[in-house]
Amino acid sequence: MASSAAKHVDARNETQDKSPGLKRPRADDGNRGDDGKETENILSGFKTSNVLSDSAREKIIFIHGKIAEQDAVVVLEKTPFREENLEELFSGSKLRLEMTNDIYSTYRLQAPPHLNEIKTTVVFPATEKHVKKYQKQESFLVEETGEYYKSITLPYIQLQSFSLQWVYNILEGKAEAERVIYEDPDPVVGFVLLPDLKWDQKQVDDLYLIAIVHQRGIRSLRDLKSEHLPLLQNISKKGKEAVLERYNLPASKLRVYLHYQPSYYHLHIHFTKLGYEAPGCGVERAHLLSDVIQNLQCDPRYYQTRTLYFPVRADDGLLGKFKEAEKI
Ligand code: M7G
Repeated sequence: MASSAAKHVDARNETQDKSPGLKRPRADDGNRGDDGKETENILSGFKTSNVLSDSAREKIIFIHGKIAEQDAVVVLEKTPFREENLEELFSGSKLRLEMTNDIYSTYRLQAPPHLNEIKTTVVFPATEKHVKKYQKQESFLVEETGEYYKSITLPYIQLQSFSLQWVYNILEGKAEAERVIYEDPDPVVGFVLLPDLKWDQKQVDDLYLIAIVHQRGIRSLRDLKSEHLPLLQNISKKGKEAVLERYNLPASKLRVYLHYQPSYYHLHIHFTKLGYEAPGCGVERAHLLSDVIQNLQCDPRYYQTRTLYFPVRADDGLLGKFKEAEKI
């Protein structure tokens, strides 16, 4: 049991003066450190409207509700066990017997509150599009030629995309500044590497980072041309070096990829630990960065001309547009 417990990451202790790139100063901008500052409980008045989706196996629930009459989405997720907490968990908990039979028994272990935390993500105020994003839905695979991208997808995403404000806040050092793991400030090939919203940074087993490019205007895979090769190669090389230095994880343990379609149309690259089934790492959505680089080396216009396949949820307006055009 202990051997399968997740390995601990003390990310904060390792931030100081070790990263190879320029680091922003720790900003006192209201962001939390790894242990988190105690903050006002904005969820105390949360009124649940409905459960958007949940998974007993993954121990996660997505809830739609209201905070002060405005829509909000709350994600609650039980966190993995950490090996270094086991001793305290065994010695400091209450045990309630549920049943016993021969050599078998089951209990409810009531852990001290600090060992029983729930990772909580709040989107507030949430748009209708956020609510839909988290709602369990049937999906359909779309076949998008280069032409359909221009005539159907591009006009749709120009009108219907999520705000990129959170991305610009990161790039400008206005949010999450103290979480940045590595930054190359170059305006053409530079990027910021930091923990993804989904990762609590407590263990490397579910490592999830994102590299956000400084260049603006590259929406997605579809916009990539051979002129972007230096940018992509820079992210691949320096991103992997930063992960090795910070988390002691070699490139052979990383899955580095882009989503198509992404939710946010400002180019970013996902870094997840191999073996961790990160949401969206399946073949229908994830494109390995190494493959993208090779495809562009073979054909500078690969991503303008090739048919790309991606899943679209039943209630996604983009699916409606493909249906209207009778392309699905
Ligand atoms: P995507 O492929 O555009 O969309 O990836 P997806 O959410 O459908 O995968 C965007 C990535 O950025 C996701 O992995 C998000 O979890 C992550 N992300 C989203 N937001 C709003 C934030 C944020 O505010 N901070 C950080 N650090 N990551 C975010």
